[in-house]
Amino acid sequence: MRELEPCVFQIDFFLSKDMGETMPGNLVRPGLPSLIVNQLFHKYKAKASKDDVEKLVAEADLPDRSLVLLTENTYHHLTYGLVKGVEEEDIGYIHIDNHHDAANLREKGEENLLFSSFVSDIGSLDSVSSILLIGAYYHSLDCISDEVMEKEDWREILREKLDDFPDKVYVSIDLDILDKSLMETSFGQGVLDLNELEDLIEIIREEKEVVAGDIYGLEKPLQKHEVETYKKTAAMLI
Ligand SMILES: [Mn+2]
Repeated sequence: MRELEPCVFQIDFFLSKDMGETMPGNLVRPGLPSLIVNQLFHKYKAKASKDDVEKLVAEADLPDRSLVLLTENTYHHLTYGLVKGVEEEDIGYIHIDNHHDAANLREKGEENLLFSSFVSDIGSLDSVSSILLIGAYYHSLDCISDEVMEKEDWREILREKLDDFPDKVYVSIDLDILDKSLMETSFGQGVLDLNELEDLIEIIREEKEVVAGDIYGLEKPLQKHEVETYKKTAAMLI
């Protein structure tokens, strides 16, 4: 199975001294038009039009099989553009996150992509035939919820769910899935430790072909151990 190539969608936050000095060079892809992205990112915080996001992803000119490090935790809706940019006819989208990010706001007249509802938009893409939510604490949706993860053999449940899933998958990880000792955010935390996250990713990689992915969810103030968490998570996918 081919590995993913790490790329950074830079933001100023990520280029700050504490991040720059602790991220290994091989997680930063030289030549990425980071300045353009930097300028645009602030415009896109928490919300953006589909056109803008598609344009941003096109301008970044990502390689095939990219693992995009999305960094700060208000840009998850850019994942919509990343998934749309995958050149495959039939993929499954796996959303590993303490939140489902699938609030359907269309009824309220919201046309933009929001970081709280973009998964609904991913569900309407022609190339995406299935979505699997893992870790979300809303129990009304069909997902492997945090409750399931705490009380049941979620590894077995995951394998069963993947049986009926497309062979090629896109994986998006929000680090708020992790226990707050590993990554502290202000939107509510999940229950996983790093070994469990590694098991989760390993099962996905055993059962499916991961064609692209992203990791997201840093929040200021950033602690050194959180940078380590970020790096370890990236290493699980590359
Ligand atoms: Mn989240």
